[in-house]
Amino acid sequence: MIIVLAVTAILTAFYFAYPNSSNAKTEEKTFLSHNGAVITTTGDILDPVYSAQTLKFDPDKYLREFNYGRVSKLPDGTTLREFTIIAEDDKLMEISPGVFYNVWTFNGTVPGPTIRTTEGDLVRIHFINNGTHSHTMHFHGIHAADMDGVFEPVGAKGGQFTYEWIAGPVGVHPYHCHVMPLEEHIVHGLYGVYIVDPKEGRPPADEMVMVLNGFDTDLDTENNFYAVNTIPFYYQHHPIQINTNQLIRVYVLNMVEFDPINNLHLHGNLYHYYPTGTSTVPSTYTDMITLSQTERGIMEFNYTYPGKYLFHAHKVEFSEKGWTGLFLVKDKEKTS
Ligand SMILES: [Cu+2]
Repeated sequence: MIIVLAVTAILTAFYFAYPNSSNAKTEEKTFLSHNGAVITTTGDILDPVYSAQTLKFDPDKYLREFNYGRVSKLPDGTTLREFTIIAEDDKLMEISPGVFYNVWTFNGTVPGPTIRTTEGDLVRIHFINNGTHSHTMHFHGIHAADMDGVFEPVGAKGGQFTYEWIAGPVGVHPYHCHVMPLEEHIVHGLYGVYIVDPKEGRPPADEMVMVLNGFDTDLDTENNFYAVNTIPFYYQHHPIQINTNQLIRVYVLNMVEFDPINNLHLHGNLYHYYPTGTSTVPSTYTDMITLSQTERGIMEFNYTYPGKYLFHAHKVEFSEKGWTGLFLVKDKEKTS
């Protein structure tokens, strides 16, 4: 009896000491995302509490970042480029404020790293699958059948495979996971850009990579968001700075699923376009290209006049859902 009274007294004292503890708790809200992930937020509006599972992605860094690999020379003089690529599929990314999506990543980003080689290099990819599904790396380009990343699924939780081939042909190519259901593995983010430079190189330029992608965040096989380099409207809010009379070279790849086509319109200018980047002679001089799935190429242009210029999908639905950006052209004479 004495023990019961003592416990009751202690509990009562605790309640009066912390009368708002239960109210304080209600300020933190927890809900389940579409993929079953537990999201905790504070306040009445969505105010995400980031966890170790939440990825951050910097489209400015991605834009001009090229991964040339670990470079060494073989006895016969061939350049060997080695890359280590790790796949994961358990991370979340805040695609748009308050909208979280389960991204599947190569080396922790969507798109994966831009892999850059020169024609004739020996490319060696050490692929590690730390995901919960089987994954592969399928590179477009020329290589042996067993290096195609299609019939050799790499098992979950530590499976490994080494891909090797001679870089070619010259151009800009996609790479992506090729495990079925393919749509699921691609749309979650397992893709990236693979560039093969000509041995003689290309003329000096301010170079950048643009991957046109989309996100089906409610899993109804229609995209809810569109973007250039993953974050909708990013380059509209953070214009890409370039200079007048400077050659700009953009490696562009369309990875949008579900919609049959995408396109790219540049304002106040036209560009020379090299489909797939395989020829040194442009096929057209235009301000508008149309791209189906994994179609890609190289755009080259320079601006005469300083100012702000839009680039965007001329499919207006795409641009209104995020696929739009700005070039901020500075006068080279005045900035130098
Ligand atoms: Cu996969």
